[in-house]
Amino acid sequence: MPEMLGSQVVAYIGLGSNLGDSRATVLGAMAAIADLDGVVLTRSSSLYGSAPVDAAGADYVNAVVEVKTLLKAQALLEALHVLEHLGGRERSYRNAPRTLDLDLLFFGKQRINTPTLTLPHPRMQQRAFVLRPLAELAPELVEPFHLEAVADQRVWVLPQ
Ligand code: PH2
Ligand code: MG
Ligand code: MG
Repeated sequence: MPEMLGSQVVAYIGLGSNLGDSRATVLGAMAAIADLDGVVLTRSSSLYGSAPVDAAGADYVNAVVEVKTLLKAQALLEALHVLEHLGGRERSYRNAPRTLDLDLLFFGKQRINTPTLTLPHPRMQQRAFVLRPLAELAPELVEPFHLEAVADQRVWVLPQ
């Protein structure tokens, strides 16, 4: 969509999966995001492994992508929910709960507080599995003291 370049908002999306083939799920979600109408995927972080934070179960695969979009934040959020549900349908073959989580982290410099969407994402500063891949793409968005505060959380770059 080269005609879109110029007036879009730069947004960051966190991806996570800890059930099924998480690597394939996350890579597939990146491709699905790139395919969304009105969205151009500009960069993807490395894939990271991470120990679950405030959650049970297996280690996660996490990543962050940068997009440029003409969509409004709420419309992008709804598109991400559709992709989560598509992932959920695949997972349901295995009687599994959801395996794909897509979180909107930043939408330009917009600060949003509605019942369905808070931006910037309210919990990312406590989560190394968000801060580490985000810092890879946009170090200016991650305060070093926030990274230091989550240094005890296990997060590692996966072989690509
Ligand atoms: N997502 C959660 C809760 N805990 N832990 C890790 N390591 N990675 C996640 O993506 C994650 C989590 C809820 O969305
Ligand atoms: Mg999440
Ligand atoms: Mg979520």
